[in-house]
Amino acid sequence: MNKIEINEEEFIKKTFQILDMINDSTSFFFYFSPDPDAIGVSIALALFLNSLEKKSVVYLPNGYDYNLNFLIKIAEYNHIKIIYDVSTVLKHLKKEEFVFVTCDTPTYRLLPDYKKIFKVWDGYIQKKSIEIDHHFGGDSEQIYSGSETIFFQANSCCDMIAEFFQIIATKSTRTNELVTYFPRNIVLSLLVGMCYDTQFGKFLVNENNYNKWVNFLSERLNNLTWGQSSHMRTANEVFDTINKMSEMKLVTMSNLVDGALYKNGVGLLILPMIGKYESLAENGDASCILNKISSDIANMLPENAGKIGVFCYYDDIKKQYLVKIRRSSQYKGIDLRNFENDLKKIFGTKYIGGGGHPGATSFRMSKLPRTLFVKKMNELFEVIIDSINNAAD
Ligand SMILES: [Mn+2]
Repeated sequence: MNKIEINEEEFIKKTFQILDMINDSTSFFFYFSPDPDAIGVSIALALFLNSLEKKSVVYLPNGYDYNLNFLIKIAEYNHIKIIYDVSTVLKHLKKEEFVFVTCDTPTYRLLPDYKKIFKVWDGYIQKKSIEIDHHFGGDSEQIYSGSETIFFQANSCCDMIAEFFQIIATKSTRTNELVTYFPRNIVLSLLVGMCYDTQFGKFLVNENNYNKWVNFLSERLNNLTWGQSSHMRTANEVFDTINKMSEMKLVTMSNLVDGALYKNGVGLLILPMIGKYESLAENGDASCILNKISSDIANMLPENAGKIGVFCYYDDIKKQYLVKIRRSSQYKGIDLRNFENDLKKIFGTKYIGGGGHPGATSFRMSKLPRTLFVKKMNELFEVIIDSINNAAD
């Protein structure tokens, strides 16, 4: 189902619609693709539900990042049920009807064990759900029909739920109500998503919102933290804690890129058959899902090669091959769009289309036997090497 982006006015309306659903329900199932923003926003919301004496169950399959264990401990300490295996999840879901809460997950394909879990959901009579997301475009979609949603252009889902709390607090007539919505544990949860998705302010969709929330939450964290020096008291410390995780991503990407074929400044990396929504990390780390890191790999490869990187994989959703050709930051010798003609020649009717900029292009090819694809890509590889040799540096 298509995802519709809302404005600020509608955001307020939707906040109260979600609040109504929360007030009318007792049990909530948090179901998401477990990256740090998704975990942060889900735990923040579950902690809020806890304060309303509602029951929360969170599914967290293996492969989430262990640097987030401090958040998981906070949740468990506050009687939020964290479940690590699907069979226990299914037992819970069959006992009573839960409201499904899916945050920060652009498509159902990213939901762990969705076939088994949706089978139970299909048997529900009420089918109540809440969706909060900031991903648009691509195959991003509304996952449940009839759910209460907030789809908004935001830095992170944690920003969105901070706004959500603020809107609810403003409605209250009690003074200083805002701070009661931001106890230390919620502050920590929200900072995790905000810091991770923006890489501590590096990638911003809305700079004002980022400054507003990170400043507010950092100050709250500092004021609310006492006791042991091991306790995090600044946003910086939160970022450092969760950032250890990108080591896993870096190791995963380096292993792949190191295994590419290199010749005369050109690198060719053809990924083995792996699902677009599968993790490339050995431990199944959800922040290393192919779809999420393919552009990082495409950028890393030419830097490793020196001049040009050719990165290809099979998109098992669209049933086509993707070929991403990128130049390194140092090399300007060739306009990569020129290779379109060579691709047409080599792939014939299998060539679908593509294009881009002089230094970064993407092309699509329809399905063909893998051995044939590999053979043709090696032909292109030689063409690129010849072009570099003939071009002036
Ligand atoms: Mn996010």
